[in-house]
Amino acid sequence: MTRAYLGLGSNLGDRVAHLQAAVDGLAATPGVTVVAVSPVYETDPVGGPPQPEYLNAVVALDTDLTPRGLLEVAHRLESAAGRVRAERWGPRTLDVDVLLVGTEQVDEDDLVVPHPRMRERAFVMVPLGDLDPSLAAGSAPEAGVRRAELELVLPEAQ
Ligand code: GSY
Repeated sequence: MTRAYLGLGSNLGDRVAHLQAAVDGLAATPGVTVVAVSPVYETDPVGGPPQPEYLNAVVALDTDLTPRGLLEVAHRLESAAGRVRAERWGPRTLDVDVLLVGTEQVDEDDLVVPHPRMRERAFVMVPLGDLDPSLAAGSAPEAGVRRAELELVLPEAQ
C-alpha cells in the first residue's frame, strides 16, 4: 500500500457536489482507501482566461494502484462530472490531479509525478499542508486562497 495525494478542483456548476462526487468515486474504487479529505478552499483562478473562482481540496488515500492507474481513475471521475476538455487551463466541472504517489517518480508525456507545478500553487499546497504539514514546508505564499464554510464528507464504508 502506498500513500498518495490527489488534488481536486471545480469552478463550473455545483462545485461542492462535483468535489464530493470525486471523493465518493474514489472511495468506491477497488484498490483505493480514502484516508482523509482536507478542508475546502475558495481560490482565485490561476492561469487561463478570465474564469470563476475555484473550490479546491486535497484527498489522501492508501492504494495499490500505480500512478498510471490513478491517472485513469482521475480521468474517469472527470468524465463522470461531465468535464469537456475545451480549452487548456479553462474552466472545468472537475479537475483531479495526481500530486504524489509515495516516493514514486514518473516522467512521461501525459503524466509527471510528483506533479510538476504543485509547489508553486497555493491552492494545492495549503490543503496538502492541512493533511501533512511536512509535505508543504517552505512552499508558496497563501495569497488567493480562502477557507470555505463547507466540508466534504469522508464516506465511512469503503
Ligand atoms: O490545475 C487545476 C485546475 N486549475 C485551477 C484550480 O484548481 N484552482 C485554481 N485556483 N486555479 C486553477 N487553474 C487551473 S488550470
